[in-house]
Amino acid sequence: MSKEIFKDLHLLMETHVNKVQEDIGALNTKISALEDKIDSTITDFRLQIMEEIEDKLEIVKEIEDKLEVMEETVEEELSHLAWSMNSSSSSLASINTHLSHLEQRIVDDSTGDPDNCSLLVDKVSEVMNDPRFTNELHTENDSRPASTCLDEEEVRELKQAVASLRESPVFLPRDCSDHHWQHPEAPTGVFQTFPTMDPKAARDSWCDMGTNSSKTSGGWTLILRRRNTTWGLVDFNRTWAEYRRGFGTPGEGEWWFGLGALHALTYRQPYEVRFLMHDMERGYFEAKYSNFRVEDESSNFRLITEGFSGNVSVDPFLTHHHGRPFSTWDRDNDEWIAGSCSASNGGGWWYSRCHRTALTAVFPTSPNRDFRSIRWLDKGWLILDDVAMMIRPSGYARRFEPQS
Ligand SMILES: [Ca+2]
Repeated sequence: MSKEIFKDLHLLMETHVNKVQEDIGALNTKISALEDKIDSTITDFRLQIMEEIEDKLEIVKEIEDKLEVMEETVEEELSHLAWSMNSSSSSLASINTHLSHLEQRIVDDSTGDPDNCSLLVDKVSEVMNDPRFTNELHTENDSRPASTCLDEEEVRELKQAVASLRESPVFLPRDCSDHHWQHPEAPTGVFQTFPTMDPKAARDSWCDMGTNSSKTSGGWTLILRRRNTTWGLVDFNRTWAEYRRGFGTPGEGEWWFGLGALHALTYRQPYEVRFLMHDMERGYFEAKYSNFRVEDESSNFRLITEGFSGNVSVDPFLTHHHGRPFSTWDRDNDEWIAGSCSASNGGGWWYSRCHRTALTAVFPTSPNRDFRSIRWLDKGWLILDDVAMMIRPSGYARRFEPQS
């Protein structure tokens, strides 16, 4: 009997032990699942922290980049300032020397000799017309006795002119109208201009100085010249960067002034534009717009042309080019979705879909008026073998009208 009880007891215990072992097994599985979960949570957390650190590092890098750009700008500004100061100092030294001589002449010239007098007046004119002169003129000695050559009134005028010279900044001609205003008698040709007012960014410009008989006909800066000659052929199928910078050599055949310089000139004051064109068979045509502006590069050098006049019957800019951004074969901003107007015309322009005038296209090889060449829509297409596009400040000619 006791043996049976013992056997039952043994069985019971065995069952119990098995149950406990199963529980332990289940517990172990739970524990390891829990461990896995903790591990993955820690990993996720670590990844998240690392991502956040990377984000922060990127922000720091951006700030560093911005600081670097700012530093460069400040350095550039400082170097401009230094250049200006040097330039002013040398002008100052030069003008003081001239003025000292002049003053000496005024004091010494008590004989009233007419030859000496005209020499002196010439010298004064020379000093006054020198555009380099700036400030800090030597004007003490106000009690100096008036000479017999220059009367008191003339001496007073001279002093006033000298004082106004003191106020004037270093003269940098921005375009051909500045040169023309200074020297209306100068002949048409190449002049150094500073469209951006940066003394280090001089550029040669072809200036149409008009005719001697009419001062109002001059002061034009030629921004595009096309001539179908064997000696002047320049490739106009250029990149965005080249159209921005300009290409060709003013005065030598053909050239494009550059969108950057056009913007620099035309956003500071209103400009007018004029087109002179020669049709292969029909002769000369002219068109003018009283308002011409090229916006900045962030607007893709968008064009403003308003106030049309001329001996062509159609205003092609109004419907197809006014308000349009510039396009080149590598920067397509036109309205032709399936293709590139610039690529199919072979030159950059303010295309829409596509054009009523394209003055940077290839030259016509025959009088075929449907060929995509340099052309302007009048009554049918004009096909052009000679084009000049020029600008000057709006109403420039009115400056020469007598003051009432
Ligand atoms: Ca297109």
